Amino acid sequence: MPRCWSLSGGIVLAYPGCEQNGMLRIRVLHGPNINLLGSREPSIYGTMSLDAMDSAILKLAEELAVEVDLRQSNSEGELVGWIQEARTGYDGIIINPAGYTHTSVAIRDAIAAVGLPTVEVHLSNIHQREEFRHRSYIAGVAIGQISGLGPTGYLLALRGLHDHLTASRRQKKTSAPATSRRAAKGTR
Ligand code: CA2
Repeated sequence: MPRCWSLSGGIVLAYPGCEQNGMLRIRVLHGPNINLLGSREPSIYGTMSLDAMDSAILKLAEELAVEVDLRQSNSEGELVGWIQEARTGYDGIIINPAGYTHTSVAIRDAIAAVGLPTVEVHLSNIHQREEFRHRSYIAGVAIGQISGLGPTGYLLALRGLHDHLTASRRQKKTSAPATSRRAAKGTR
């Protein structure tokens, strides 16, 4: 797990994503059949395996000093459970709902209910494919959608969500009432 700080000549250096409120935590969810990546349909989904993709996400997370939790499920109910669970202890969600993108009101409702900033990712460009893939039930409750960039899409989602969460933390701090800022500084 990446650290929030390091020592340099006796000085503590804090990493940007690890402010007062602790390290950012992001849950990454892969939907049904994503476990087959690399083994079938390489012309659509590429040749990278799920393990290799997860390793690339973990590597970037380490660089950004973000803690990520990666999961894949073929079950809609399990994905809903993991989204609900993320409410406590997580700052945001990255999800490729795969086939459930185009069918699942339950996943959409779970994302809306937890209220965590969520980025939707697709390996393929869903808007260039069959008509039934053009509609996403998730897009309306996500802060953004990345589609068609292959595994790079997850890395862009991680950077984007990191920047979004860091900016909203900073904004919360600066918009705190003046009295509590004074109290935090120990001034009157
Ligand atoms: O492009 C994407 O990431 C999708 O979410 C992938 C889903 C598809 O239903 C969406 O419309 C777009 C399918 C995931 C299936 O993944 C496979 C990977 C390798 C071999 C077969 C399926």
